[in-house]
Amino acid sequence: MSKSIIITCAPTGGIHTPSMSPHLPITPAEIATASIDAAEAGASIIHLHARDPETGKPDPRPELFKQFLPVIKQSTDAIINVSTGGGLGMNMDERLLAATSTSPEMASLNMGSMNFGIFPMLQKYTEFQHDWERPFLEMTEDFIFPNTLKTIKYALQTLGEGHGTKFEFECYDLSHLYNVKWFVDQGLIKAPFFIQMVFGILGGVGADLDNLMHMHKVADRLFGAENYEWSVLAAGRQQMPFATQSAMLGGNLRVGLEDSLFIGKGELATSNAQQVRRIREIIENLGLSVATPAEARERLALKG
Ligand code: KMH
Ligand code: ZN
Repeated sequence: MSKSIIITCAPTGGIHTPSMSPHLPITPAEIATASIDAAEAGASIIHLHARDPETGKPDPRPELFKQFLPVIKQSTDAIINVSTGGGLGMNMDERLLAATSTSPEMASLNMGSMNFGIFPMLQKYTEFQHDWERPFLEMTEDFIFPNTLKTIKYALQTLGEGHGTKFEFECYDLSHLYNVKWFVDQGLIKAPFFIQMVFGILGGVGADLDNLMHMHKVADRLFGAENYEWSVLAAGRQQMPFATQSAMLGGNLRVGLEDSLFIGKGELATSNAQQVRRIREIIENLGLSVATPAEARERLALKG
């Protein structure tokens, strides 16, 4: 029997800006509600960023996270995953602070430095409600997302060994899988671990199906299929097709407005839960099932 599929939902992220969609959750209350609704729709992991409630700008302050994490925890059984990717331009100390001060079951960890460009799709936005949005988007052309081996090691030691937090290893390219393997060999990453393969970021690997197949094949060879869980996210319009492909190949998947603001061609998603419901329906129509948080916890050996 095939394994149930772990759905991660990433409700807000640190890339899209408020002018792009009125449905992007911004305030702690909105992020909490979006997360609870996504969990009720079938997401077992919620991947979280925070934003300044006044401006909507990605914001690393732990006190913002502390306004929504307990609310989500009280209302759902979902696994909390705090981003250490943060937002464009944040340094690693800022990016780690929310996770180190809340000690979540999971945190993201980006497995290599890279360009992090903005897609043509997002460049078409010209009308902005807030002064910060245009310079924020423009800066992506000259931005390197820094994730050095030293900072990755530091995160593995402080959050992983120090807090018992396990990671969503964000791999935007083949080389990032080899960086994971390096730390497995160093004894800093232990099975079972969770690889999130990221497609369609400008600067990372493109959202082409043969890339997905190849990354999966290489990951199996490097890690051994029994030692890790794999998941797929694609940014923009490939979100649902790639999530579906992953389900069909026995992988897990991620949706959410962090990765795509849309539910169909030219149609904004009205909520994160709408995207979760859509992929859940696809999964169930394929004769597959969705993992509960308890199942995901057990398979990922989370601290609970
Ligand atoms: N925004 C995604 C492409 C993180 O938060 O650590 C990757 C991400 C990074 O979720
Ligand atoms: Zn994120």
